Amino acid sequence: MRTLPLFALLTACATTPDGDTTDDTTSGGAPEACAWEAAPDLDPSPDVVEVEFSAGMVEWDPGNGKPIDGLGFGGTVPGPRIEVTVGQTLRVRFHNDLDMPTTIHWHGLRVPEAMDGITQMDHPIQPGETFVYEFPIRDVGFYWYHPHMDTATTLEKGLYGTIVARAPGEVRPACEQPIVLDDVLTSRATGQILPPGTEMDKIMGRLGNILLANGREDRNVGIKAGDVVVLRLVNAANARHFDVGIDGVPMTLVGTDDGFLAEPQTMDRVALAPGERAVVMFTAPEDVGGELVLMNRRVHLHEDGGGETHMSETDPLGDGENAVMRFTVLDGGTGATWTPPAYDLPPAFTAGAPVHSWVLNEDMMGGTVTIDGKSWPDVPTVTVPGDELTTFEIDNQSIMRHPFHIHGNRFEVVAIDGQPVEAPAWKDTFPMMPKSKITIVSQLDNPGTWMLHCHILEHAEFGMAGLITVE
Ligand SMILES: [Cu+2]
Repeated sequence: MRTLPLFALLTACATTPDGDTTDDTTSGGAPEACAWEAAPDLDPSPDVVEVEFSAGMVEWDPGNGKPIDGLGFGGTVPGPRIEVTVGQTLRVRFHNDLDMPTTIHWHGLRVPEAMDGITQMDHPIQPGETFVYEFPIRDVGFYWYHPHMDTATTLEKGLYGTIVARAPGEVRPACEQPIVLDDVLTSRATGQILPPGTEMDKIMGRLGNILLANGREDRNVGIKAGDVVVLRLVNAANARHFDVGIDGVPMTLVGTDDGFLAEPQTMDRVALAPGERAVVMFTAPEDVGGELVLMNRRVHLHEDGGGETHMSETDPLGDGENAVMRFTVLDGGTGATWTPPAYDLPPAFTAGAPVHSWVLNEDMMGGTVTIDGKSWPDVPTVTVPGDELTTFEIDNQSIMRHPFHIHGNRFEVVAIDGQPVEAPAWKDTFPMMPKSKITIVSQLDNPGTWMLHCHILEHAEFGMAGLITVE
């Protein structure tokens, strides 16, 4: 019998009985604490984490004094933070208080097919119904959850939340801050989220006019001078690709979608396509009272890795950099450091002969987006044996970026345009550049029929989605 890890006890003490996270707190005044505050575990067994929440209407202040009539899990945007350890079972008692049928997809987690929210699309959770999701946690990492129906509308309105899956015995950093990056397109007059857009939006993806960190544009998190700060970042935007950094503060990337890196990488900026995650750390400066601003730089969705733009596009935020959130340096630092757990680190896979090459494209004349020349749901299923290292290619023949996401099975990118990728990383979502091809290797040890799709939500809904059956 496993014992309850100390950090789980600490977490249980730090949360409120009604399961609210601090995400709905006002951030205009004193900085909020840097903390991962998890939803309370309702099951006393050390082997099970049970949480309970609903999806419903939420009036939510994005920080500009104009509350949004939005949607949320557990009454907040983002929804409850879930904390589990590899080897535990996660049980989520979910009530649908929306006025539409829905499902939850556990983005990146290798769950059984029936829990993935996809096959459920044929028999969704109806308004007023309850469904219990339950599955074992297999992999360490930073994950998120969101509906897998009407995604472009429901995610824009605020339906998303985060999950951390810790290694057994993982020591938590003193300052660990999840940050859900998002943008929403609002009416300047009313502050309300504008209705789903035009046919052009379906091709171009919908970009917002305000940037949000954990649902607000005025987040201010306190960090202690000289201490290490660990950020868990996820991009929950419909189409916006984020490129964030803090001027003069280098960051060390220690984790990607589905786990930690064998070799951390120091960088000035972190790029995140919709659906991607990153775990980064930096050291807070010593000047108490100082302020750091996390800035986002515009990413052109029709620009390739070499800086060539294939088509002009407009961004409601313009061409400059925009603030995402602030950090205020407080005293009381203890020189705290943190070493990420060396747990299930990605091995160096070698590519074999690809068993399939998925081709992503746009049909401008037909006004659609395609995988292998077809649009969902009229797509052929690729069937492959399970439990084998399997090589695939993804060939983006279009002039636009497409973040490519596979459900149910993690992978490594081993080559980009034929050039080997030296540092292995566990991924489930990868930002495909225009006119580029990648080679991936997956273990395929989770049998089932899985969706694969572009994570620009307008593209996924508009047809850039396919299926793979792992036998
Ligand atoms: Cu796309």
